This record gives sequence, structure tokens and C-alpha cells, in this order.
Amino acid sequence: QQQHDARLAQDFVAFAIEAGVLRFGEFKTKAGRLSPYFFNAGLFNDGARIARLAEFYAARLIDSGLEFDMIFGPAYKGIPLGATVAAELARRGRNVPFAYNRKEAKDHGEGGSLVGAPLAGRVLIVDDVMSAGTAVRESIATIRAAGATPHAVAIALDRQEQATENGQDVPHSAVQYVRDQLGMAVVAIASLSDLLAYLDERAGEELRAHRASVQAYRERYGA
Ligand code: OMP
Repeated sequence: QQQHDARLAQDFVAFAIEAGVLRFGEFKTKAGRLSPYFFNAGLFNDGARIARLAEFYAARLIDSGLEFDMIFGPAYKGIPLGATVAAELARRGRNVPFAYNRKEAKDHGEGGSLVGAPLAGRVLIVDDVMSAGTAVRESIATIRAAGATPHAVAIALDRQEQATENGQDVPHSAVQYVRDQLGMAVVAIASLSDLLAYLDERAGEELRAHRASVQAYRERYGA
């Protein structure tokens, strides 16, 4: 099982690099950290890529045995993710409702900021990346405000870095916080460890050149 997961994770890293979604260079994260790598899920931008991405999420979710009643895809990047993962799960015999939110509240028409199925029961958040944990906290608040239960999170990449609380870095990662403090399950297709393993084991010379800076970033911000 562990073996299989590591393989799936590295296949995913390879796919994300090929698709230009995972890049190396200098990037500023939302938490203001200067990162030598960045995962831009918006670049899974054709039908074949997003379908393949949804297959990775669905495979990990089914392998995990996680139970949930519906999917929530937070605006904006979580919207196509939630929709395509729901479609892929249905294709695999597991049909669940899905919903997403608008960032701007609407004051006419259907009203409210939620779209899709009513938020109810055990909700799985499907999002792109967890770094310092701000995005996931917003989703959790939205689900609670609707009277439903934030139950689990599925992400493509766990950056395994220190969460921030009130603007301060804390020693645990955002994923650890969600698991240990909130008691929610977190399913990630790949993590920073898988990226480093990929650079060690499968990457060509050109990509391997980025390993040292990724490792240094992990030493500075890792959790
Ligand atoms: P946190 O809210 O700090 O957990 O960061 C997660 C969000 O940061 C994601 O939903 C993205 O908007 C963005 N992000 C990426 O998309 N890819 C990365 O590699 C890093 C980040 C980031 O800014 O930390």
C-alpha cells in the first residue's frame, strides 16, 4: 500500500512537471515566503490534463477508504477540481453531490454565495495546495456557517510547511493542524517529500539541480 502510494505520488509529480504546473525558480507564496518551487493548478488547462488530474484525486480517495457525503470545491481553483473529481468518482461507481462558492456575494437571482448541491452532512473539501493553511480555514468556516460538517480535505500537493496562526509561523504544518486539532482526514496525492524523492530517484540532471534549493526551503519552513 505504502509502496503503491509512493509510486502514485511520484507519477503525479512527473505529470505536474510535464504539464508545466510544477515549476522551479523564485516564487512568492500567499504567506509571503520565497519558494524555489510553485504548483499552479490553473495550468492543468486542457481537457486531457484536468481529466487525468481528477483520476489521481479519485484514485487516492478510493484507496484511502475515506467516507464522505458530498464535495465542496472552494473558489476559484477548487471549482473545476470539485466538479471533475465528482465526475470521476461517479464514473467509478461513487456518485456524490457537489457544491462550490462565489467569492463575491450575489444580491439578485438565486442569491447567496453557494452554488450546486446544498451543503449538508460530511463534506469533503477538494482543493489544490496546502501551505500555511489560510485557504482551508476559509473553506471550513464556509461549511460550518452552512450548518454542515467539514469532514475531510483532498489536495493535490501538501507542501509540508509551517502553518501560520494570526500571521505567525507555528511549528506544525497546516495538514497536521487540520488532522490533529480539527480531527479531519487529509488525503494528498503528493507531498514535498514525494517531490524530493522524485528529484533524487527519477529526475534528469537539469531538474536535480533544483534539489538543494528545495531542501533548503524545507529546512527553513518545513514542518
Ligand atoms: P495556504 O492558504 O497558505 O495553505 O496556501 C494555499 C494556497 O496558496 C493555494 O490554494 C494557492 O492559492 C496558493 N499556492 C499555490 O497554488 N501553489 C503553491 O505551490 C503555493 C501556494 C502558496 O501561495 O502557498
